[in-house]
Amino acid sequence: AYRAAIFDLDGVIADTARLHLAAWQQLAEEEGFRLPADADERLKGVDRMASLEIVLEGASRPYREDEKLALADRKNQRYQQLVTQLTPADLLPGAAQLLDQLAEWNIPMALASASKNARAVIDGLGIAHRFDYIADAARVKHPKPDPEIFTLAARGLGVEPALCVGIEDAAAGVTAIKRAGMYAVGIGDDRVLAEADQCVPSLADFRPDSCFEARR
Ligand code: G16
Ligand code: MG
Repeated sequence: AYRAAIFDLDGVIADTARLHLAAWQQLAEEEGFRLPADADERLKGVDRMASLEIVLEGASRPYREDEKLALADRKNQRYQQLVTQLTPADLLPGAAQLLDQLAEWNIPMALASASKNARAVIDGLGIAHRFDYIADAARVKHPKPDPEIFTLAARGLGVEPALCVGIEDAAAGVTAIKRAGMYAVGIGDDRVLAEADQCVPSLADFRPDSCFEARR
């Protein structure tokens, strides 16, 4: 059995992808352009500045570096405003039950989110007390699919990567988990997440006893 669980946040535990998208949409409207049609899928798990580059594909003029930083900052202000409205009702199906079960089994848990707002999100969702370690996205130099954030989370928990299970909804995230040498659970479409060791449509379909057992 595995010894620790490392979770992605957006799209796995929290229904926040729609909030990121709404914040980007608001920005695009203010600037007078449209988001690329496939923006929702492409923004999954992608950090803020890389997300901005995707969003700006629809822009009608090029933006300077300093303007880009200001745009990313404005999007973040909009997003943070939306995050203040999060409640436990915004947990994705199966998330609360799984976190409860793993806590009962004494399985250490960490968060490996690309979001610099992860702490505010889990506070709003009422699940901050479940995590023994939160990998700080601001400290991570190489974004997913690089394994850095998952490796950092394992180190934070003090558990060898080979004994960790990573749980992700983005293809780049699953790749990051595999490169970290962990067991990967994919949440979503198994054609998109083909690299995962196990893929389920939602966290509600994941059987914790397929990877973990109670510890004392
Ligand atoms: C999340 C989202 C991305 C978002 C990124 C950075 O990643 O899926 O869409 O752009 O965080 O968020 P922030 O602008 O709050 O730092 P993950 O890794 O939790 O899926
Ligand atoms: Mg995600």
